Amino acid sequence: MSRLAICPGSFDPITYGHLDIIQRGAKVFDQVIVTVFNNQSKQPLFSVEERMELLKAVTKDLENVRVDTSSGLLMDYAREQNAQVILRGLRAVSDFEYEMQITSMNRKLNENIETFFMMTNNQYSFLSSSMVKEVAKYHANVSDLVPEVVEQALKHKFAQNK
Ligand code: COD
Repeated sequence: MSRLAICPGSFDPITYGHLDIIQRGAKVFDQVIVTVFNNQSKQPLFSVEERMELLKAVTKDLENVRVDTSSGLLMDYAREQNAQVILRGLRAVSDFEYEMQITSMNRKLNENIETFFMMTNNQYSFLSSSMVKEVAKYHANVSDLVPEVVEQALKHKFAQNK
């Protein structure tokens, strides 16, 4: 049986922390769909289309990874895709409570789909999209934090503030 995992997120924008989880997930599962959701509680910097373009660019060499979007419930989407697994990354204890709440709610919605967590790579444990945006806004160097195509997109977004 082919194992399909959904890696859901806001990806606003994708960082090396996200990419590390996607790359490692692609080694464990037969297929990974990276799905951009609009998290209503966050005000995005990049449109869904822009986020998808950046994700496609940085995952283009991963043959079993594709990029998609959904505006519905994660569990409805996972069922439509016939996925068995939701793949999430964990950075620190601070992520745990939030992830536990989402996972518990998702399990209530569909108990047949399991959530798998991968611990962050140590070098990315501090890394978040919010921090990258904050730093990029002040035109600081983010080349260690995001792929080059993302760095360029951030420069372009914040160019008018210079
Ligand atoms: N290292 C490792 N993992 C990381 C790192 C890092 N440095 N940075 C982020 N990650 C992980 C996150 O822990 C997460 O697993 C994933 O990468 C994506 O991160 P984000 O921040 O882009 O994604 P979120 O947390 O904003 O995603 C929220 C969802 C889109 C999953 C959520 O809003 C959702 O499920 N929406 C659909 C509606 C729904 O079904 N709601 C019911 C659930 S309560």
